[in-house]
This record gives sequence, C-alpha cells and structure tokens, in this order.
Amino acid sequence: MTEPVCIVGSTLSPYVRKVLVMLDLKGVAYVIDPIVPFLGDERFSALSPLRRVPVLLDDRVTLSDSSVICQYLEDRYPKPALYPADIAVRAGARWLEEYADSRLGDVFVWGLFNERAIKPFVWGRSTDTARVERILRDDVPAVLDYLETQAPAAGFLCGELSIADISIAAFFRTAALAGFTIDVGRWPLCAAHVERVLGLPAFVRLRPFEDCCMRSAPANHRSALAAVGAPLSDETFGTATPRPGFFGL
Ligand SMILES: N[C@@H](CCC(=O)N[C@@H](CS)C(=O)NCC(=O)O)C(=O)O
Repeated sequence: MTEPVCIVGSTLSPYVRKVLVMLDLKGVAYVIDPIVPFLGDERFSALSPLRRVPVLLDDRVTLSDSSVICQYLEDRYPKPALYPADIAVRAGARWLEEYADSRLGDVFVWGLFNERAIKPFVWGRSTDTARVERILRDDVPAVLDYLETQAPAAGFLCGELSIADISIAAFFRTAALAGFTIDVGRWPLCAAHVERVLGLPAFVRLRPFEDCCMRSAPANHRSALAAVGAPLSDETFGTATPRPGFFGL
C-alpha cells in the first residue's frame, strides 16, 4: 500500500477510537480527518450513507461502520490477531463488541456525552440535567451490573486482548470525557478491567488528541490536533455549518 489509511471521524468518538486502537496494535500507519459527523459536507454523505463516523479509506475500500472496519483490518492485517481463534469464543467477543456499540452507545454517547458535550458545543443548546440524572440513576447501574458479570479478575475478556476489550474500553473513555467514572467499590472487576485496557499504549497514545479536542470548539479540532502533532489528512470532508443526523440528534 502506498498511501496511509485515512480515518474520517472525531477522536472523541468511541467508534473511531476502536478503529484507531486496532490500527495502532496492528502497526498500520494512518492519517485522520477529525470531523464531527454533523459537520460533514456533501462528499461525506457519499462516503458514509448514514452520515456517521468512522469511515475508512484506503487503496482498496471505502467503509463505514466501526465493526465492519475492524473486521476488515483483522482480515487484511491478521497479526496480531484481535479476534479469538476459537469460533465460540470469537462469537462471544463479537457479542460484547455489539453490546458496547449498541447499549454503551445509547447510554454513554447518545445519553451522557450528547447531553454534556454535543448539545452545548455543536448545537449551542443546554444540557438536560434531569435526563443526565435519569441515565446515571437508571441506565448506568444496569449496564455496569451486566459488565461486572463478564469482566475477568485479571487479563482480558476472551483470553488474549481482543475486539471485546477494545470496544468496551473505548466507550468508557468517552464516558470519562463526559465526566463519568466507574464506582470501584460497587463494580470492582469492571473498573479494573477498563483501567487495564485504557492503560495500554495504543489507548494512551490517543489521549492528547482527545484532550485537545475536548478543550476546543469542533470547528477548531483540526488546528488543535495539528498543534499536538496528530497525523492529519491533507483533505477534509468537514464544513462549518452543522446539520442534524438521521438519528434525531
Ligand atoms: N454502528 C456505527 C455507529 C457509529 C456512530 O454512531 N458514530 C457516531 C459518532 S460517536 C455518529 O457518527 N453519530 C452521528 C449520527 O448518528 O448522526 C459504528 O459502529 O461505526
């Protein structure tokens, strides 16, 4: 491959983070076009028919959806393997990835992060604090109760590090950026597992990129990332005026 892989999407997105961590672990060079999906231009609609991030562009494919992208990366760059070899364990890892993408997405992205970051910083609207309280009181404990039954006392969810660990930890990082921390006393296994995974160098290397975006308006993410040395694409699919997505946000 001559060109590096290009990932379109904000480093604040857990779905983008899954893909960037996969690329890092597999030693594949990449550049980022760090757009918030609501700021995608017309060409972005063609790349991502659901107007969602991430999108991966390389010499062979244009793909949206983090799970499709991660599977492609595994097929194209098999070492190190990030899906378990045993088919039953692999299915279990995919289930946990799906649980993260759907339920952790609902609670932490469309819920918490949307209220505390996207609404104020993209749409100029205020946080619905009653909704945040409901999420923290009703939804978050149910999610953590389930994950506590899955989290291992040591090591990773499916034996070796896999897509399951990467996916779940990616969402808790976005939750942390929205001010959430796991109660270690109540969910000790889950808290320790997330901390272990987020401590991996592939996650740690992304932190300066995430932190600088949290400190700047979406329109300034590219320049903020340039200042901290992020690998940026030359071209952007971003524009200045946000438009609502297809999913009511
Ligand atoms: N199933 C998709 C979900 C991706 C997704 O929802 N990304 C969010 C960013 S965190 C997005 O693009 N939201 C814009 C929208 O839904 O309109 C995936 O795994 O990539």
